This record gives sequence, structure tokens and C-alpha cells, in this order.
Amino acid sequence: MAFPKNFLWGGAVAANQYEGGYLDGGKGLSVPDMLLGGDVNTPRTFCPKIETGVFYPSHTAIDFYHRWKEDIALFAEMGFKCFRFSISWARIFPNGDDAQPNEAGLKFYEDIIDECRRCGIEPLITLNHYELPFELVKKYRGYFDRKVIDLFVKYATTCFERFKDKVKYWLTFNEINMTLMSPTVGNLYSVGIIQDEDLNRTAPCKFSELKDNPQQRIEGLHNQFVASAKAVKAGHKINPNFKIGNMICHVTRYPLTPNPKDMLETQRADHLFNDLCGDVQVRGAYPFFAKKFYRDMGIDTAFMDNEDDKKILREGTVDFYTFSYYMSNCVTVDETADKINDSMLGGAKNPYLKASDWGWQIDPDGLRWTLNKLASRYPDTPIMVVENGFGAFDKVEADGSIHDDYRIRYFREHIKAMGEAVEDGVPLIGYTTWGCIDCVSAGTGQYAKRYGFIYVNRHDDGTGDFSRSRKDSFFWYKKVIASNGADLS
Ligand code: BGP
Repeated sequence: MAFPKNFLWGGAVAANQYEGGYLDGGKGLSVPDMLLGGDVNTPRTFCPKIETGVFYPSHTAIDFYHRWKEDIALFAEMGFKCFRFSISWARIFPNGDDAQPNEAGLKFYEDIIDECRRCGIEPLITLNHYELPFELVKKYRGYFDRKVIDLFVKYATTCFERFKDKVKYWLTFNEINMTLMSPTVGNLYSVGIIQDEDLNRTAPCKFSELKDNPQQRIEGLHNQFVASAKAVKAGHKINPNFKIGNMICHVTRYPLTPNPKDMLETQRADHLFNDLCGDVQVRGAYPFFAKKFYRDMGIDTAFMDNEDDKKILREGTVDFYTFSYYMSNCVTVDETADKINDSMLGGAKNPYLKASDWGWQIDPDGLRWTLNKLASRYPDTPIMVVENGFGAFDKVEADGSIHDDYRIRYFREHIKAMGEAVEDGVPLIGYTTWGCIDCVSAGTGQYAKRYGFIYVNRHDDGTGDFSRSRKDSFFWYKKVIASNGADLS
């Protein structure tokens, strides 16, 4: 299998899902700090203020904050060439709009970056991975307020300046298209738009009960595009060798039947959910179909005609395209079709595919299809898969071993599919598996939904001593990396 030389093999995590230490070193509150856990059938709970006597998974997460050296050593032992992690904005600017950055926060990331470099691991940093300082939500209503554009650029520039000689690869916003795909996840994690009536609640409420204002949400997304483009431009000025990418959650969609109406509906969903954001960030302008989609949603699209913004979008296109890929699903106009059990992502069941315990359908061929699609949609743009993985319940045997052959199977098939895509000619530059070490699930807030090669002894009731152990997949991935993807046995 011909993976290019210098292929970036590694793993990925996000600050709020693995760091813990939620107030350590002067960090301010982030939106995920206000969330309790749920499960596959129970949405997470939002608390407008921190309650006592309840368990917030992100507050301790997996305690990377205190164990980073041990964890990076484990990544190095697997032979990682690349480690994707995010910086928590609230560690650098605790309120989001502070005049001066917090040195303790910058130093924390600098130590991690230095340790990665020392171990020969290339850092890939996401600036905004599903968390906004909570103060920005309360004070500005997140990205709905254009002031937050410049606050983001200031935060990004602070990181670029500090790490300009140590970090080459950056991503602006994680899964920026989630704001279109799932209003709740988008509002909370991405654009940070929570209405006053929800912020003023006296009791916690279900994630899914939070009010959505589509006009504000879509304008918030537009403001993120502008923020991303401005950051790309600023970054290139600071170091012309920076490679700054976008990040899309690509849920690949097939028509459930050959009914032309299913075909049309699939194309519509693909355009809106998968393509729109990538087009803006890679091509530098909204695609032809965007206005009609938005108008059909009842959105006033005047914000799209701002000439200054158009110029910024043109000037701040990304250097590479990255995406997460976990699953595919089907689209149909038949309302009686069997739905997958994931209210956030929707879609119909594919009779040819099996699913995880969380209803995510496993489709390695879909990854090859997607890579080919992206390579033709964005010619000459390097591509990287920055999330892919299998969330599963793991069982620890009496002797401490963990036989996660289901995870190995998942990765084997997906890596094989990537290899085939490379042979097809796709300019793929790297692969970081999601949750290379067990961490808190973004969707459900569970520890029990485990993705890692490394097991973390921490559980949904808040018990566990955080100790780490190697699963079977740890040794398997090590072999894959050592053989540059040739040995998948
Ligand atoms: C992506 C997010 C990650 C991650 C992953 C798995 O959408 O970028 O943060 O968590 O999905 O999802 P989950 O944690 O819900 O299983």
C-alpha cells in the first residue's frame, strides 16, 4: 500500500474532552464545562451555572493536564508522527476578551509542544474545538456579535506568535459545518449562541430544549468564516510556512433508493451539510446554492452581500482540507424509512451496513468514496483525515488486558480504504484517529464510549484513578505506523 513518505500518522483529541484541570492555571469556564453527561438515549444537560453535587465530565476529563508527559510518551511509543490537539481559548484568555493573555496557559501548551517535538511528533493544533469561553456566550451571544471575530483573531494571533517556530500545522474551527447539521450542537459548541431565556434559567435543562434562533445561528456561522479567513491571513503574515486548514464533519450520504426524488434529496443534504462550509473556506466564496438554501430556511441573507467580508473570504482561503469521517447514512423522501438512532445526525439506516452501539454506521468504502469526491471538488488541495474511530464499550480482563479486536477491524478497513484512495490519486497527507486515548464523548458526555488505543480508568459515575493501559489496538497501530500502512495484519 503506497502511503506517501512522511505521511502524518497519529491521533487526535480536544482540550475540553481530555485535559481536565478546568480552573487550573487561571483558566476560565468554557461552554462544555457547563454540561453534564448523557448516553445514547439521553441528551446531555446544560447548566447555566455550576451546580454542586453533580458530576461534570469535562472538569476532570482524563486529567491530561497533570499527565501529559506520560501520555505523550505513550504516543511516542506507538510511533506517532503527528498529534492533533486543541488549545482551550479560556486558558489563554479566561474571559475571552481580556487585554493580556494568561502566561500560565501559554506555558502549558508550550511544554506540550516542546515535548512532542522532542519525541519527533509534529503538533497539529485546532484553535477552536467545540469550546468558547463561557463569558463570551454571556456577554456577546457568541459569534452572533461581530466583535467576537476580532477577539478570535487576537486569540489566534497570540498563539501563532508564541508558537511560530514550533508549530507548522493549524486548524481554525473544528467541524464548522455542525452549525448547519445540528442546531443544538452548533449553538452550544460552535457559534456559542444561547438565548437569554436559557441563560437565565434557574434549573438545568436538557441540551435539546435550548432555543434556536436560525437567523442568529447562520449569521454566527458567517462570522466564523470571516474569523477563520482573517486568522489564516494573519497566520501567513506571521510565518509564511504555516499550513492552516479547515475542518469539516463529513457524514457521507447515499440515496436510500434509486427514486430520483431520493437522489435530489441526497444532493441537497450533501450540498448543505457537507459542501457549503468547505466551499467557502477552500474556494473563498459561498457556493451558488447557498442563498437559496438559506432563503428556504427563512433567513435574511443580507449579511452575504457585505463586500468587505467577501474580500476577506477570498484572501483567507485555507492551505489544506481536513475532515472527520465516522460513518455514512442514507437519505430518502420516505418518512416511514428506518432512522438511525442518533437524533443529532439524522438519516436513514443502510441495509448493507452494520452500526456501532451508538448507531453510527460503519462504512470504510464510504471513506474512499469521500476522499475521491473531495479530491475532485477541491483540486490541488492536500487532504487530511483528522478524525476517524470506533466508539465502543471496552472490557478489561482479569489480567488487565483489553482485547479490542472490533476496533482493530474498524481501523484496518478504513486504513485499507485510505490506501486505495491514495492509489486512486487522492493527495492525502495524514491520518489522526479520534480519541487516540480514551476521553469524554462530545455528543453524549460519556467515558463509556471509548475510542482509544490507550485505556483510561475513569467512569461515568466519576470513579476511577485515571491510570492508563495499552489495549491490543495499541500494539496493532504501532505496527501499522512502523510499516507506513503496509502491515495491517
Ligand atoms: C466529532 C468531534 C469530536 C469527537 C468525535 C466523536 O464530532 O469533533 O470532538 O468527540 O466527533 O464523537 P462522540 O464523542 O460524540 O462520540
